[in-house]
Amino acid sequence: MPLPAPPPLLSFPPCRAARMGRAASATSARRWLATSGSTLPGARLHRARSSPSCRGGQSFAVAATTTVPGAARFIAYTSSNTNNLGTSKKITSNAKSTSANFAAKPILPSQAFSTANQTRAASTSTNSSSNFPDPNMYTTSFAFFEALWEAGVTHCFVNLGSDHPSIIEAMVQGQREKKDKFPKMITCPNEMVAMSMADGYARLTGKPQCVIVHVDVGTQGLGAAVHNSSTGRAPVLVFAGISPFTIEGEMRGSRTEYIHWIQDVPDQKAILAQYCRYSAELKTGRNVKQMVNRALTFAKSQPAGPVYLCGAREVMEEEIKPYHLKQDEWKPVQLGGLPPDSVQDIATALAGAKEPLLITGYGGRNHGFAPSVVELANAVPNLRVLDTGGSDMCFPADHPAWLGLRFGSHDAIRTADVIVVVDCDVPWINTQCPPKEDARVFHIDCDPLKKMMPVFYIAAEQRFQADSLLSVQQLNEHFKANPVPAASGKDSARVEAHKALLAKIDKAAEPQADGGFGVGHLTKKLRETCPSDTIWAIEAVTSTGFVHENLQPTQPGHWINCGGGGLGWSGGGALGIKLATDYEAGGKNKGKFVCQIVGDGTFLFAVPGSVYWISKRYNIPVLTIVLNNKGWNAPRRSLLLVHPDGLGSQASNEEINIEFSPSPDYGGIAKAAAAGDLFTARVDQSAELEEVLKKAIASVQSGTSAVVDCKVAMGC
Ligand SMILES: Cc1ncc(C[n+]2csc(CCOP(=O)(O)OP(=O)(O)O)c2C)c(N)n1
Ligand SMILES: [Mg+2]
Repeated sequence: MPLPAPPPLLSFPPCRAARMGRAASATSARRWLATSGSTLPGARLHRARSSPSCRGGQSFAVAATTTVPGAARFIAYTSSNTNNLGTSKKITSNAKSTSANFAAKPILPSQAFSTANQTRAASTSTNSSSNFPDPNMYTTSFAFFEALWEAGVTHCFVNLGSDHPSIIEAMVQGQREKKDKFPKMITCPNEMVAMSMADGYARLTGKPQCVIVHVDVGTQGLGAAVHNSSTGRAPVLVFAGISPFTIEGEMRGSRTEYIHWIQDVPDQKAILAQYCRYSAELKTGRNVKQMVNRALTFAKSQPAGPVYLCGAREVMEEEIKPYHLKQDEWKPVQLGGLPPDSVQDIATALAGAKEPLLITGYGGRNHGFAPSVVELANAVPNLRVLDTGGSDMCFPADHPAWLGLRFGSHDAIRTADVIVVVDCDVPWINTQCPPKEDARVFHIDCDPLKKMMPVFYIAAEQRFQADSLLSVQQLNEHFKANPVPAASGKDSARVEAHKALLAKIDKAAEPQADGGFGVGHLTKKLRETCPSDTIWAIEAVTSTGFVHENLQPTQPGHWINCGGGGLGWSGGGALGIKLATDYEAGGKNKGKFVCQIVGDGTFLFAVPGSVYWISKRYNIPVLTIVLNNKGWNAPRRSLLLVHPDGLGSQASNEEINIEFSPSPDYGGIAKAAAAGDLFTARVDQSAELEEVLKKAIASVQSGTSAVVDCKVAMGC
């Protein structure tokens, strides 16, 4: 069917149309299509790039075409502009006037309307900018990504929005042109999962990754994951856009959507600032690399943690001159060790103590810490080591000095006469378990003041801001030079006590008389069936003690517990850990086996619909063990600590609103998210447990994630 003749300008190519001014518009293109070709098969409005010879002028066109053979037509309008570097680009006039010069991208008619509006806004502006720049230009967004890869960031966990057009352009350009260098993009349908993945990645490797989220609401969607990253000392760089600050098309990136008004908040970075080591707004592209590196320097300096950068659309769209930093000038701040006199003081106190105790929480983040503390425990008679944070593997369970993990409460705290606290947030809970009045306490921490906690203090005779590993090494050097004469029998008492502790743990981990089992038995079986170098990602809430004492971790970096109290870390956390171990080992499933152990309530907090989709989409296989105790045990525990004989103490779980009945189908939720490709099982009998675990492990080893819903008895 022949098309009616187009209006006069429609037969001109964009460059010529440019010389003729803005006589043509998208509106006339639409009108032309509506009255002529819109009913034809294949008739479309197109956004068209300029012909190559027009590129320098950043001209653009909206073209109306039809795919009806022999009937191709287009109209064009264009604008020449002054770019952000201040050099005016001229549109050349000798472009060939053929439709082949246009690299046209289809635009749906509904989208074309906003394109027309954009143009009208730009035409009323005195400082108009093209909305369709040269695709190869170097923007703030592109420089931002370049800064990331130059700083060693290899992954971006992204959840995109209307603030990200230039980010998306830069992503496409970078992925096409710098495939080997450009950070790998992981689409995360939920922000908390994105942040938890970056957190897990950093917890294993110490390497910060990037999380890209939306303005305002997307930033809020990060939720409790920011708290976890902050208290868990996990370095993560978060970037978000900011709603455009111009509304009349004054600059490229200016407002184009309704949402830009309602997501314009007074101080976006204040949403995250109190959890971040640093938060700032990018105000120009010209120092974007310095800003990225400044943020990463904060993130990696101790105590490591999250940082937040945000930049408005116009700033991210800004065209800048390519530049590079001297990357080796952006290393994190280094901590020193103990003053020499204090090494002497602490060593003398330890050597003379009857019950010396070292308490730690994060020390094991540096994988050299545990072996160094082992050396110290061998040099100081009767020294014992307690973990009151449970964040990392800080001391191996197979050493006789091991007291295990207790959250701020252990008899050894009450009886110790010398306590060295090393990198720990809550060495004891004063109302539960205070140290002796005359105990001598030394406090060593990268942040002994706990600057982000309004209330924190421990009674310590000396406190040091120092590197924990370096401090322990200094003590070891001291004891090498001044060995303590072998103490009589004390160490054998320690060995006996350790044996008795392990025997007690073993006994408590026996299956129940009715064939059921508790968390202790389950995790002991996991230790026996999973590969010996499994990395455990733990968010087991009230079961954490049982999990720790039965997994009995011994290898640095192999026990990674949620860093904070924001439930829902472990789903994304486990994926981030697996991604990291695979990436470092050189490919999919080449890294270590990763097992997540999670409370049933926490499983739901972790947004499993996103977690298992990502697992499937990016081939990140993990084993998930759900500790199904029919709901939330923690709130009852908290209640009883304050009102042991109150009304709630007699009330049922249902009455105090902590019971999940009927029990959700946890495996089913995960399987649906993984498009059906996931191993699931439910188990409540100890006789079946080993068989089920072996199948689940085999599935994960062959590349398919598994979720095992384990019905566990309470209190064991
Ligand atoms: C984001 C968030 N919401 C609520 C809480 C309060 N909270 C702490 S533990 C807990 C229950 C956890 O349930 P589950 O994972 O089943 O562990 P259980 O208590 O049964 O051991 C809740 C709701 C929290 N810590 N974080
Ligand atoms: Mg539970």
